[in-house]
Amino acid sequence: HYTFFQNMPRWPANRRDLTYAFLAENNLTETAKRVFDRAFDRWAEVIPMTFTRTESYRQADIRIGFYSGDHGDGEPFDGVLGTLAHAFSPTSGHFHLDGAEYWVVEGDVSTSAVSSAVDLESVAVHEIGHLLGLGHSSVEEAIMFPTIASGTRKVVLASDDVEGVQVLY
Ligand code: TQI
Ligand code: ZN
Ligand code: ZN
Repeated sequence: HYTFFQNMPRWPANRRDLTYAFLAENNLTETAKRVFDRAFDRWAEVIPMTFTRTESYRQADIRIGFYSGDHGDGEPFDGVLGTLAHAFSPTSGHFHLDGAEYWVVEGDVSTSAVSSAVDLESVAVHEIGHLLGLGHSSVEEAIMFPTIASGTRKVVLASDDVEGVQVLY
């Protein structure tokens, strides 16, 4: 079953059309940016919110960046595997990914030659759930379940995810 963060933080009614931007110095490819576009779209399909990519990192509601090790927020990344990414509850908008991971941007993570490969879209969909105010779910099929088997891809919202986010919005 879905959960929320303590005190059920969520984006207020006057902030339902959110923007997101990528840290310029990461120099992400358009292909990588489209992975995030798709991940946002999966949530936007089920709630009355929109997510629009913007070039203005400073003004974006949600700021996405890849960082390695200590990056100044007290939650250092730990190298390959372990913590893959973290996102903070509404309305902080911080979405950080561990630059040390072997991110699979396109292609099939289950046949990757790298045993520690991680599917970027799976992690993005999960972290956006946190950005929207969802905690972890006890339902194994849910995107918000706290673990994912290595080499797997899970990007389709389960009914549990949909029900949870629709309570918030
Ligand atoms: N990062 C954890 C996560 O996003 C960070 C975290 C731990 C957290 N406890 C939390 C965030 C409580 C919010 C609230 O869950 S992670 C997965 C999964 C991670 C894990 O790197 O461990 C995914 C990131 F579910 F697959 F294990 C993304 Cl999809
Ligand atoms: Zn961080
Ligand atoms: Zn999580």
